[in-house]
Amino acid sequence: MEFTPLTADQRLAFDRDGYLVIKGALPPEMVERTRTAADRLYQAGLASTGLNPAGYWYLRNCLPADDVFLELLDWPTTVPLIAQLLNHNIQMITSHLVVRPPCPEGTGHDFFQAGWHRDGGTAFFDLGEAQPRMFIKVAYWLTDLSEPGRGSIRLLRGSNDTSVSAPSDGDEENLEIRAQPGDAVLFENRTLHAVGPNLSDVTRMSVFFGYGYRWLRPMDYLAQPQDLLDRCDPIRRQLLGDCTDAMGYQIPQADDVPLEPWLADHIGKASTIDELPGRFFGTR
Ligand SMILES: O=C(O)CCC(=O)C(=O)O
Repeated sequence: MEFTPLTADQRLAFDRDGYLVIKGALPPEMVERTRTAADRLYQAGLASTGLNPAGYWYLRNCLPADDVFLELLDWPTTVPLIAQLLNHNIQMITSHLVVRPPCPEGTGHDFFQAGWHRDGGTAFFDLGEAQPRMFIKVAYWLTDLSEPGRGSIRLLRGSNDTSVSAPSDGDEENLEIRAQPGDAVLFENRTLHAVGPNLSDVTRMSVFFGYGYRWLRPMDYLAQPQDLLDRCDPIRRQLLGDCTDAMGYQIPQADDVPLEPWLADHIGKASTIDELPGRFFGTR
């Protein structure tokens, strides 16, 4: 994997805001190829299941469905940043294709395709308010979200502080991320997010990849197909959750985490966490 350094300003912004926008993360040619794959899968999905009751379509664990997603797995402008924000001991926990066509005529500005939530399933109930940063998702935008009301993700700045509650004033369109095709946004499990209506005539296409510590369980797969793993280099195999044995998720051996020497080569240390384990400072 090619290295991109995380700047001090980017780290500060991510720690403070709970998200970070990466402009131009994908070049136009990659946007095009990813959108072509997304559209092929979307058309097939529409033909077989149609839209869900909230009016959109998604494919969980999309990675094995097209090799273009394998290229995104270790994409150089985003994934190295995630390795620096978490550490080397990570793997992909979800690959999620999300397509949001225009909402039916008459849909109000107050409609939510997805209400305000933090990610992590039952983590909030299991761990309570003081839950840590456990995973980071990167969303790649494949269509133009430069105008409001296109069903872009809404992110609440600073809500990675879990004492912050979801907004309820109804005037939340201004929290939508505005993005061009090829832009990406990184956000962590604690950051509150929601999706309002798509009132435009543009179908929103996007793909989300989540990366978390390897002691977490993946969200949308048990194991990736062996023939896929066989085609990958060691870092891709780590990111796809391959392991020498079950214990390797808790006590990794060198072969389980080739990202460890990779990160050490690039930043001079294997972990970016400076705090002592068991102590909990700031928003980390
Ligand atoms: O489609 C979106 O913008 C948001 C998806 C979402 O809520 C999630 O990934 O948890």
